[in-house]
Amino acid sequence: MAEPTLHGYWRSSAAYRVRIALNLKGLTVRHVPVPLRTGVQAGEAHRALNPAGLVPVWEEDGFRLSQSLAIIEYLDERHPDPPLLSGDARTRAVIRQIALDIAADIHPIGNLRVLDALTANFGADAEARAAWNRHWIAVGFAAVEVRLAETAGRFAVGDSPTLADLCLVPQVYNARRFGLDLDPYPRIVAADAAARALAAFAAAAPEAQADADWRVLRTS
Ligand SMILES: N[C@@H](CCC(=O)N[C@@H](CS)C(=O)NCC(=O)O)C(=O)O
Repeated sequence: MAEPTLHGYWRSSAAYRVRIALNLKGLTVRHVPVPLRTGVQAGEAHRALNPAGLVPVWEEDGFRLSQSLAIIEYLDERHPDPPLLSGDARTRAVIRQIALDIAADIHPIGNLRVLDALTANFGADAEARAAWNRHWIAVGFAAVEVRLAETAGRFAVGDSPTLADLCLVPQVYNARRFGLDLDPYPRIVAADAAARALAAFAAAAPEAQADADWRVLRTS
């Protein structure tokens, strides 16, 4: 059986989610970087892996899967310990709700191709791109912050890390990267800090990846 492969990128929040899941479950895989800043993800070779032209892509014995939440749920079913969707049916639905608040309603609006389209079509410069991101993350985080009042324990939902934290932490990373003031979201900040204190989250962080580009880190 060939070693499973994750095609990702150090600063892709969707790949970051999958890396956290792998680390929590103690799974070691081959990581293949897809340097998004070069645009290679839109080319023929990458589209043969994922016709959407996005990362992450999971590959395992000829089986290919994209969409980070689908990959994570697949891993969770194959390797149930520790569970990332735990509790009763309502609790699991609430975990998915928060994960989707972020993965469906916040993250796609700030994606690289969306920002590039803002620049190409409307002349958005670096500050306008950052302001766009801050705006939409703030809109989404306002809702998540209210939800956490009902759901949070040490983590976003209860006292163990779940799919909700796998989505929350990379989005908070993006929020900080684009300079969003996080003071209005104390529960989000607390859940993010609790999760990032775990080794599995720390090892999945963008800066800890082999393809992390320090020139980019210094300039953005
Ligand atoms: N819903 C997808 C989103 C995937 C996605 O948007 N990936 C980004 C990186 S986080 C990407 O590949 N962007 C490349 C581009 O915009 O050209 C998932 O959860 O996997």
